[in-house]
Amino acid sequence: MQIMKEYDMNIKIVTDSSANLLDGMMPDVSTVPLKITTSERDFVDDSQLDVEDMLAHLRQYKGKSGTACPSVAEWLDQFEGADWVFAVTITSKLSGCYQSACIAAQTYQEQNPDAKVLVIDSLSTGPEMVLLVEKLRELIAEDLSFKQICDAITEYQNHTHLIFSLESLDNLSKNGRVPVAIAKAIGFLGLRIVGSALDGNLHPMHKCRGEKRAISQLWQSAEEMGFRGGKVRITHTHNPDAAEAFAALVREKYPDCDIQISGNRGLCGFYCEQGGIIVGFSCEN
Ligand code: X90
Repeated sequence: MQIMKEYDMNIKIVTDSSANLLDGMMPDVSTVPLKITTSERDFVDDSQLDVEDMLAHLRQYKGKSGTACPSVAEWLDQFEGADWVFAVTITSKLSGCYQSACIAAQTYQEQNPDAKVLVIDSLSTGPEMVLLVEKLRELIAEDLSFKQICDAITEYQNHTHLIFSLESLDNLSKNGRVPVAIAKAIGFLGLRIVGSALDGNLHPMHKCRGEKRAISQLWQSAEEMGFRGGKVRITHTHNPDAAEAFAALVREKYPDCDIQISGNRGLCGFYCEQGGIIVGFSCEN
């Protein structure tokens, strides 16, 4: 059956700011910001955020800090005018983003009965969300029905993964996102936790002493999880060297691999902290 899309159909991809995408980086993709707060300052994780300024403030700040997901209204604002919406959120296990996006989707469909909205729980964050967004853009460029795109992106999620290396889990544990006992276990200088996103939660796998060991463990984990030269998206907080070292290990085996490296924005910067790196990869080929 041939599916014809109307010429003036408006299709939007909307993601929350944990994907680290800036306005204009990908046309037709828009972002709703999470917020980072301390008792002294509030930071909105949008394209205007000065991430360096936020991290500098957090370094010297000793009190309580936290994050908040976007409101229903903020999602709705971005859905406005679309016939089809694909919303990609940070894992529903660690944030209310997915819930607020689902309520927005319901409201939007009540107000626009012909509109279609898919809210995708990435069960992950950062660079794995970027892979989902990139795939959605490819699927939209093909002549597919809404349902075909939904099925294809759901299938694709089985082939993407997220791994990370973190020097500190303080902000994660202080905000109830990982057990305090796990955070304390790496409270020693030079230790890193290497882990993965498993069923939408942060899953610590290895304690590594020193960056070099952490990076080679990260690479070993990627291979064990089935990486065979697919796409790689890396983000880091003030640690381009670690990102490049990981990319070098990938290229040693897969010289033509599609790898992109960028800096964390506010939300991932807050939780990954200094030195943290996150890697999203696909196992398609
Ligand atoms: O709603 C909110 O306030 C946002 C809470 C987000 C908490 C988790 C952030 C994780 C950031 C850390 C490394 C990767 C972990 C992957 C786990 C699925 C990134």
